[in-house]
Amino acid sequence: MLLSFERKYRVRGGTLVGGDLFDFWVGPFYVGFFGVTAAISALMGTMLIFAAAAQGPTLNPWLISIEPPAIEAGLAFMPLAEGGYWQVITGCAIVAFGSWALRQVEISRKLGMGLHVPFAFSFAVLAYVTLVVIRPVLMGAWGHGFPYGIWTHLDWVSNVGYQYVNFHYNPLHMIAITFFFTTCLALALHGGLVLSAVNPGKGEEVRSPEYEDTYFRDFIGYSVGTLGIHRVGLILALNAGFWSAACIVISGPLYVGSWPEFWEFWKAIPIWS
Ligand code: UQ2
Repeated sequence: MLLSFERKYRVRGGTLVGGDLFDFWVGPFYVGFFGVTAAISALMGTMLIFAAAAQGPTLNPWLISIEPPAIEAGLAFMPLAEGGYWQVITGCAIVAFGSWALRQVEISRKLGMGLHVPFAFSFAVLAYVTLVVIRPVLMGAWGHGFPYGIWTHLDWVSNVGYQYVNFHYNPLHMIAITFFFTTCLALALHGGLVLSAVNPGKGEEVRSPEYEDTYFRDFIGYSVGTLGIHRVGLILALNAGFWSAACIVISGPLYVGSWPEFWEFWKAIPIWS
C-alpha cells in the first residue's frame, strides 16, 4: 500500500551514483546503485564465510572461526587458507556496510530529510572498521583483527583485554561505558514517558506532550522537550560508539602495557602523594 505522500516522493532523483539506472523499487524496498552493491557484497561475503567454514576443522556453528592472518604475515595479502578468506570477507563486509550507509543517504535525499540516520549508522561502521582495519594497520599486522567466530570473537575480546591487564582502567573505555549506560537511561526514560502518556488503559484518555513536559518539570524541575530528548539520545548513542572505537584504537598504537599502571601518574601528583 502506498501512503498518499509516497505517491509524491516515489519519483526519480536524489541518487548519488548511477543516475536513473538503479532508481527503482523492488516491492517496498528502494534499490539504487548502493542497493545493488550492498546485495552483491553481502551475498559474496556470506558465501565466502560458508566456503571458509567448509575448509575448517568443524561445521558446528558455535565453533566455526575464520581467522585473520598470523601476526608474522604483517600487512601482506595472504592465500585464502592462511587468512585470505578473512581478508576478502572483511572487504566484502566493509563494502556492504558502506553501501548500506550510502543507500540510507539516497533515501534521505529522495525524501528531503536530514542525513541523521546514515550519520548515526556510520558510527557503528566506524567502530567495526577500527577493529579490523585501522588498528591492525596502525599495529602493522592484519593478525590484530578479530576472528569471525561466535566463541572465538569473545575469546579475542577477553585475551586482548588481559593484554592490557584490566581494560576497565582504560579511561576512554570508562567514557564509552558511561555513554552506553546513559543511553539506556535516556531511552528507558523516553520510552517510559511516551508510553505512559500515549498508551493509556482502556477508557483512559491519551495525554498530550504538555503532560510529558509537566511530568519532568514536577519531578526534576526541567524538561528537555520532545525534540530535545531525541537530540540527547542521538548524541549519547553516537558517543557510545565513538569512544568504544577510540578506547581500543589507543590500546596498542598509542599505549602499550597495563591500563591500571596508567593511573600511577595520578597517584604521584604532589599535593596528595
Ligand atoms: C523530557 C521529554 C521527553 C522525554 C524525556 C524527557 C517532554 C517525550 C525522557 C526527560 C529527559 C531529561 C530531563 C533529560 C535526560 C538526560 C539524560 C542525559 C539522561 O523532558 O520532553 O519527551 O522523553
